[in-house]
Amino acid sequence: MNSRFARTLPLMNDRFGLFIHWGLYAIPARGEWVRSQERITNEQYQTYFDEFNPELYDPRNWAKAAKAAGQRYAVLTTKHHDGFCLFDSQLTDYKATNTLAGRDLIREYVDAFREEGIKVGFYYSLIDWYHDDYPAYGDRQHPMRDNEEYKDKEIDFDRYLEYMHGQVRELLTNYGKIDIIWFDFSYDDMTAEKWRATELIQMIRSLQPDIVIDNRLGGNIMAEEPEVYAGDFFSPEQIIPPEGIVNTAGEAIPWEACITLNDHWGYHATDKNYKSPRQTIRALVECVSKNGNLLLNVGPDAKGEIPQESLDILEAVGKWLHRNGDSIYGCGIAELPKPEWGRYTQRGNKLYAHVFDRGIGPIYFQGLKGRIKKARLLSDGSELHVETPWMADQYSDTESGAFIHLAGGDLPDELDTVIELELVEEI
Ligand code: H79
Repeated sequence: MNSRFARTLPLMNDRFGLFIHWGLYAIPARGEWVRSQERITNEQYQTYFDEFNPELYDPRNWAKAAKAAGQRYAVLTTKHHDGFCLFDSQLTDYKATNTLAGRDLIREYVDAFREEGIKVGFYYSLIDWYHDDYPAYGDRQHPMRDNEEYKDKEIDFDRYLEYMHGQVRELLTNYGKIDIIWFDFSYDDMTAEKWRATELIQMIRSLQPDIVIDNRLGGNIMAEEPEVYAGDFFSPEQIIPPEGIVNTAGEAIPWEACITLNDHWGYHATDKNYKSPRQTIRALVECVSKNGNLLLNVGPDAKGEIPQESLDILEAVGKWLHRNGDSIYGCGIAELPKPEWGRYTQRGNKLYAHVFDRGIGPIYFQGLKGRIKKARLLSDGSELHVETPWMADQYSDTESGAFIHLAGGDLPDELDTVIELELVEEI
């Protein structure tokens, strides 16, 4: 990876993180866009501020779930588009401290995740549907975008920028070392220097020299000479990029796919459209096989708990990672193309074959003839033999290929069976 991205390396090696969307929108329980979709006014939304009382909020439980899931970093919404702050900002009254919760909920999150050895990230919404100086009428997604009462309202956007920059300063000053800041998002002319992005980045880097920043302040991270605010990694949302991500010079760009477990980020009471553990594990493998990370989302409910369905998926992924994590952490794209039966990941001379589809007969490894020093089933360390099947030396495509026989018709692990191939160093 090129040195411009050296800062991101530790985070990219972690490969698997937990995204947490939590705020007042957990009460209406129709997702975090509810204000925009239903054009809810500040006054109507106030009821959720007045009711907010997450009695079961204990982020140590979240951190333990993330740890058991094998996640090495987390990103929590300090403020989402609705403008409500989970932290004790001195710049607003619209914060958890002034609800029945009565305290800084971000402080407890930071402490709990650090305690488990998990890196700490902050999501911060650039968009703000509560602040008086954020464009409302005519904006693309503001809840009051077509409310005539807002049509002639004067706003002072610089005042919003002072507020936004000030809150970022608070977040990056008051909570110790922060590993990631995740801005969301730019659109239309609300991008780049409209946010005073260069100045913002300079402040962030001076407060937290090692922090990793996403690419949503605007700018073009794909350019050979990106703007200072173009960010450290690309952030595809609800998609794993088909070919990974490279810049215009063909160099690999660090990236992280953020993906929900059901179809919403914030808590949604009736959305039970959950991914399976198998899909989730394979999504993680796919990201790593293309040099990317997976930031997997949960939306805790109004009481402060992660939905059981999400916990069950995290637990299953964690069980798999416990035995197969060597094929994920610190791994990336392999030197070989994508095989027929699944995916490869690689770390140095360890090549990991993720067998999704067993097919019938031995598993075929194109290009590896004479290159496999040792083969093992990663989950239990048991050795596997590389052997040429009867008469296979007569087929033309065996010239450079190797075969490994797996006993039985089923795969040892239907989620993802990993074969660890220790390669002889290339001469
Ligand atoms: O914080 C999460 C989302 O709220 C935010 N980014 C992630 C990490 C985000 N979601 N969608 N978008 C940004 C882009 C906008 C999508 C929209 Fe829509 C399509 C807005 C209106 C139509 C999705 C569908 C949201 C409401 C309906």
